[in-house]
Amino acid sequence: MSFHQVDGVRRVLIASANPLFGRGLERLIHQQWKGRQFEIRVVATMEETLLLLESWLPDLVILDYDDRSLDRKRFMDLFISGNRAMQVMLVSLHESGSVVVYDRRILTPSQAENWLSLPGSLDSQPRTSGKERVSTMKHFAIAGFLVIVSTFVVNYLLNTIRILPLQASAQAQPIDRLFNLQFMLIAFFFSLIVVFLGYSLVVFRQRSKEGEEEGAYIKGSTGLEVVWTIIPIGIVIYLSYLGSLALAETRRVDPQAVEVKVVAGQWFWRFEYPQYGIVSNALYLPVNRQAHLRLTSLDVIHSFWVPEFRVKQDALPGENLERELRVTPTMIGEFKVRCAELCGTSHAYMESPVVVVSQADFEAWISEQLAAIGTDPATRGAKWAQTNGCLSCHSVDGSPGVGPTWKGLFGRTDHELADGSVVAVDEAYLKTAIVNPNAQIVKGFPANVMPGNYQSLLSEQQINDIIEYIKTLR
Ligand code: HEC
Ligand SMILES: [Cu+2]
Repeated sequence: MSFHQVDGVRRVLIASANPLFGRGLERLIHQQWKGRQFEIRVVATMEETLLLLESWLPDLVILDYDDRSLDRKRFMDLFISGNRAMQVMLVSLHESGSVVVYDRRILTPSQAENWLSLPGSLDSQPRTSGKERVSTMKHFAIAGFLVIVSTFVVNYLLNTIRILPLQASAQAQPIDRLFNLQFMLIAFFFSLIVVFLGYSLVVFRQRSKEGEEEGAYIKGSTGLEVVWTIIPIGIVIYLSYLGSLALAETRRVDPQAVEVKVVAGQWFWRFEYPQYGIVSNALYLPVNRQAHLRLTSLDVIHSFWVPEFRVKQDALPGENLERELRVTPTMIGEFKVRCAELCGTSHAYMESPVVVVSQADFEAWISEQLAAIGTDPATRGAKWAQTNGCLSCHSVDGSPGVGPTWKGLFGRTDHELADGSVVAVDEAYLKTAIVNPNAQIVKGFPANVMPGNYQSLLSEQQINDIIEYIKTLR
């Protein structure tokens, strides 16, 4: 401990019930103030202390911090009622022989009140001088500059490792903008923490054995807490605003979109083009034209994901749980759709090619597919009836089945229904029977057996093809 800074002190009052404390300090002060004019008095009780405070008027009071018989409250009360400034120190002697100073300040009666109101009267914040404040600003300026430099370096590194795959769709653009903003924020906050940590470790490390006493105990800072609550709330609200803008952009509807029905199953993808009556195992898409994907699953939950397109959507089992996804490919090339939802043992192999081609190549592909299907509607209809499971319930040769046979059905005028009515079987009747089976139950057959979701499973074209097929079975 050093008393060098104490100027103009003539009278020193040391208060402690411990005689060693007083004598030790007295000797120390004598050593350090050699040649100066001063007087020291050591007192052992509260009463003596108060008495001398009033009658002797010391310039410096040193109180034994560990001495519980010294009532600081009474001391301060007396002090406040007076009107002169005085230096006060709270000091403790350690066994090692060192002296710990808990608080040391020049008090005026008005400040004294403050001093007492601090918890335990001890939690002082060191008063910073003008010079110290300048050097604090200097540290902040240097660290702030390093934070900015580090932010750009970290962000650059994050970008060079190419976290994001190719950007191959219009929907990927707003998403990548968000990603890039996120990387920038990550780089900034990483730098903010690490730079300040590293700077403090290096610049404020302990260079010598001196100054080993504990640092100031700082409890709470309302201003700081308000700031570090409001700023992150602002950032989060702003990010969610950007996020919803991006979401809206990825969902923008183009009425000219190519319709594709995506059917997922364990473990395959099937792509149907209802506008053309085509079914394919590869997803062909024309470049720069929106594709409107409608997703369903035949069994469990799957998820359609082409990383280069960024957007992703689940395919759910169930008639009313169709999900939609809009993708506008912007790059000609071959990609892969994978399932992004663990769906069973072969989940990892649930991949299908996604081929993005020019509009001309797309049309060529469509006509190629249509040629392969055939041009005769009845032949196609026979194929649809086969591939969609109709023939497991309906026979075409008059033999009995779960459902009525299709043989000789078309053209009948005496067709009996379960409600007793008699109808003629024409194209309109057949169409209703297929898309809305419960609207007209055939006499002698149960309701609710024929699946009711063929309207969504089959294209308009396919239904017409099947009707053409039934017409041939007279
Ligand atoms: C699980 C069995 C089942 C499957 C699969 C099925 N149906 Fe049916 N279907 C029935 C039953 C039972 C009826 C009679 C009750 C009724 O009218 O709904 C019926 C009735 C019909 C009728 C009316 C027949 C008549 O005599 O009036 C048509 C047409 C028909 N189904 C077409 C189809 C087509 C097309 C498919 C495939 C895309 C199909 N069904 C798949 C069970 C099935
Ligand atoms: Cu899957």
